[in-house]
Amino acid sequence: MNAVNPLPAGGRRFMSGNEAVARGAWEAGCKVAAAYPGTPSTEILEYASQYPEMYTEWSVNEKVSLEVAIGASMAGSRAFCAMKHVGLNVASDALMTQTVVGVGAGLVIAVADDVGLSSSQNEQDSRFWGRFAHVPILEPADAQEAYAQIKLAFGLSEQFGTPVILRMTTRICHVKGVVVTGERKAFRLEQGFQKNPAKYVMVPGNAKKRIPMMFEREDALRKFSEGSELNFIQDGDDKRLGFVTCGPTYMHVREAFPDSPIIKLGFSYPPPMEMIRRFAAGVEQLVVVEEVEPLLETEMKAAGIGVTGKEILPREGELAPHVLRPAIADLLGEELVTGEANDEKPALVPSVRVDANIGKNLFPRPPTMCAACPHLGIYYCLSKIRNTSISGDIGCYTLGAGHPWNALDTTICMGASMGVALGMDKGRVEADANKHIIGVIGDSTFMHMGMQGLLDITYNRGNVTILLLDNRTVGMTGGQDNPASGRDIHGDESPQVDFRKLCEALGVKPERIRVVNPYELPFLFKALREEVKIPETSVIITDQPCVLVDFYRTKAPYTVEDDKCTGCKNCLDVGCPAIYVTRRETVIKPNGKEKELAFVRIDSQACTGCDLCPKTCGPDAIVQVESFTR
Ligand SMILES: Cc1ncc(C[n+]2csc(CCOP(=O)(O)OP(=O)(O)O)c2C)c(N)n1
Repeated sequence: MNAVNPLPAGGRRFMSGNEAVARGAWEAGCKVAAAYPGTPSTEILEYASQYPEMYTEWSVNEKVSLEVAIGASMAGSRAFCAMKHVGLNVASDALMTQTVVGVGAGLVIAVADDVGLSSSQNEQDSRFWGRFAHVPILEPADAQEAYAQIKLAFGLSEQFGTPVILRMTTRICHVKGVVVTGERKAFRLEQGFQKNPAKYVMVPGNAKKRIPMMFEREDALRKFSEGSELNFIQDGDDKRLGFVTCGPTYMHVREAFPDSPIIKLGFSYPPPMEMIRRFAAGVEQLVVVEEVEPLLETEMKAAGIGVTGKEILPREGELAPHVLRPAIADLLGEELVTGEANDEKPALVPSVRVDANIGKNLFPRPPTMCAACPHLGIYYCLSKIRNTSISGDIGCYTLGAGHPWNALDTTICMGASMGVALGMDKGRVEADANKHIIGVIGDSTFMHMGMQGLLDITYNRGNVTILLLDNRTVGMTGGQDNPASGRDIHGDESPQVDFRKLCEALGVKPERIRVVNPYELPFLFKALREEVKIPETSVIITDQPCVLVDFYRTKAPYTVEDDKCTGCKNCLDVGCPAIYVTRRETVIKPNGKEKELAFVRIDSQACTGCDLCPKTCGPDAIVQVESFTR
């Protein structure tokens, strides 16, 4: 995504929420933007990088991205960072003290919750951070609002001296809508960084004085929220129910119950409790629809406002109309109308027939690695080594836990493979005395949070073998550059990390570090077998690029000579999706047992000629096509 954004000031365009956030930040005069990629927030920075007036960077993790934004804010420039929900866990150490410090120029944290878990290890509600860190939460309901709210957020941040969280969800990030844009207004505080240790140096004596200021600020924000233009009531004729909504749930409720009164909270923390109380007085029953945790609900109940929420609505996933309708029908003791219009119960008639049948006729397609992925050989080897416990990490290589490799035993969060491996080593019981402990981690994950774990392993003399899969990109999130690729966010050259030297610096003995080509199976096997037997920390670095990077070179594909294929299935254990079964046969072995054979072919369009599968083929039935044009 390297093109310069062509949208003129004042134009209208169909934009995703992510693009709209980048546009809004740019118009607000934001000078610095930093992020670590993660679905669903990744594209925010990709779009931001198209605006030459903003400094943008891929940071090595979310904590660093927030710290970069904090530094820029202190220096007098508006700044933001973007991350997925789990990223804010990583960045939270910085956030929890920054909220005590306050800001210089406007500081915004755009955080995207993967509601419905389309691509995450868990589901979280980032609105908790508003309560925890005493900072305001803005929640857009569509792309236009995402654009408008981030613009507003910078001003709010300066007005109250607080970081502001813009809470997005997968739907807001990825769904496109028309966004009417404006002009960029340059912004810079008159003075740059002002030395002020009482504000910026958080030793206990200084922090203690600032904590009451943080609470005063929260009280002021609470009052402000009551009159914020982002919070409003949309009246409706059917007063049987009134809905409290925030973020995307406003759209869902409006679609499912067009005649009901709705209070829409765009400024959802601190919530405007008096406004909600007034609203509640005008309806028969109050329902709060929030994704995903009952935060507003708990607060409303604590304020003495009778409300229904998670008793009837799920505490996970999107609260889309097809989820809302049956739950609300139950609440009203009515029968759900799923078909044609029903004049008597208009609020319960679906406006669009979506629901449960979508997807019923789709083929199941479990996630798998790409054809020729350099991770394939690694998992092929790992699946053949006995007596292992393998701690995994987060990236494309997490798929090694699945079929046909089944070669990952744990996956927790980014970087955890290291500490978990050490814990498995130190905590092993007698029966596991000879177990080989292996940790698997990708290059980006290693730089994100794995390096510290490796240092911990060497420092504590762990008997662990680490596989560091350097494919020169952040494969899982779409191939962003990182220090392993030697290119920055604009694709320009930048210093490339040397993993061998880095591991050495982290305390791994030079003779225990090997760099291997993951397509060279015999070497990889040998390296693994040898290293797991040596009771020291060792690292095997693989050095072949992701097949999706632009500098990957394909070769002529391979094909299977049918008359030589014995159906042994060895090549299938590689797990390459370019290899497929054409025929299965069951034979009786000399010992009387049944054996299943599978005869295969190779999809020549998908095969990149990586040379992996021929190395698994005993009868040499896999041969390279002599002349081939793609
Ligand atoms: C805290 C956190 N931030 C971001 C992500 C999104 N994410 C998942 S895996 C990954 C990195 C994968 O890159 P790498 O380790 O190089 O492995 P690859 O996918 O290239 O094999 C990212 C950014 C996440 N899951 N958790």
